[in-house]
Amino acid sequence: MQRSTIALACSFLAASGAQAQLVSPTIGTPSLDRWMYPFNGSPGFRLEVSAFGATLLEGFDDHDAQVLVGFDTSGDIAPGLGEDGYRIIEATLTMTVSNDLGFTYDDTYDSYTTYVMVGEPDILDTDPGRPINLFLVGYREGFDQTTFSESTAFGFVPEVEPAQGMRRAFAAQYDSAGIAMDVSNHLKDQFEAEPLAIGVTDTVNPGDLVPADTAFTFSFTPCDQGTGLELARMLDLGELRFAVTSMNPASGGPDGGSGNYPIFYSKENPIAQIFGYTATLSLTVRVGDEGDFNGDGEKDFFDVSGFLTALSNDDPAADITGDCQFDFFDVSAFLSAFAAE
Ligand SMILES: [Ca+2]
Ligand SMILES: [Ca+2]
Ligand SMILES: [Ca+2]
Ligand SMILES: [Ca+2]
Repeated sequence: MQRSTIALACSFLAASGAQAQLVSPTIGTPSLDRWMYPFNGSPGFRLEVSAFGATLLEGFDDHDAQVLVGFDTSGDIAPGLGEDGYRIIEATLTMTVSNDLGFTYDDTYDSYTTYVMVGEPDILDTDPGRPINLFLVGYREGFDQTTFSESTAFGFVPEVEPAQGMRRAFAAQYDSAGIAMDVSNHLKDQFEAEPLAIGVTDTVNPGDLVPADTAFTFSFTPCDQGTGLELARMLDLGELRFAVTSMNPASGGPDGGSGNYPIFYSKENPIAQIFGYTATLSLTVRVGDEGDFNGDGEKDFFDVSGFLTALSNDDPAADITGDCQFDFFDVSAFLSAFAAE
């Protein structure tokens, strides 16, 4: 049978839904990059932003200095389709380090059991250094993504003086009900807080000190419902936001020398603007109806065949359920999207 005949024969099987498409934009400049540190006097407008820990120190979040980074996606991915209208298949954030040989590269997650109090000998960590982590962002005190901006005040009343548990925007994990959990004190609270991604680079060996201008990439495919839902919710609003943290200790204070922790160029930094060191975000996103698998605006045989081929190749595009498994549940979810109006 000719392709066109098959298409014709199958086109009556399902009405065509809203046009779907697979888009892969790269967004070259953040809409927001902000140093989330309790004592930052100029929120949103520093030339550098750093990430460090105050390990198990009462009165401070374990993840003491975080970097909030956001990207306006509305120019590439139309907002307003609702949470079901978006699924991130792959995302890569790139951030470039501005300090020279300040911290040791660790490319793997460190369990909370490997940390000791500030000042105690660091003997539990089996690989040198601490990783740089990528998390989603949660909000407290009634703030949300639309009301917390680059220059909103950091917080109000701390849980423990002077600054613990008060940040209005925090590194978070999301559950399947869409509730954010603050991971800023996961050492004190003794739970594993595995990030969406850990920053990696090809140009430095794990265990070595990181030179200035090293680019770190954070790549991930969301594998749980809570993460997928929150990413979709953000795309629906037209802006993706992340929190970057590291538990490299703030020895000597944040302004003491070059820092034994990662410091990144911000979008306000003229050097970063000239040399392209500002944060970037690359995405592959399915926008619109999953049933229109090839995104041509029609639901027909070619969507079924394309889906089945992608599924048999473990192509992330075929993981309709967004759990990073390729199985019957994806077939079932695809068929119901395919059959839906
Ligand atoms: Ca590690
Ligand atoms: Ca380590
Ligand atoms: Ca189609
Ligand atoms: Ca799946």
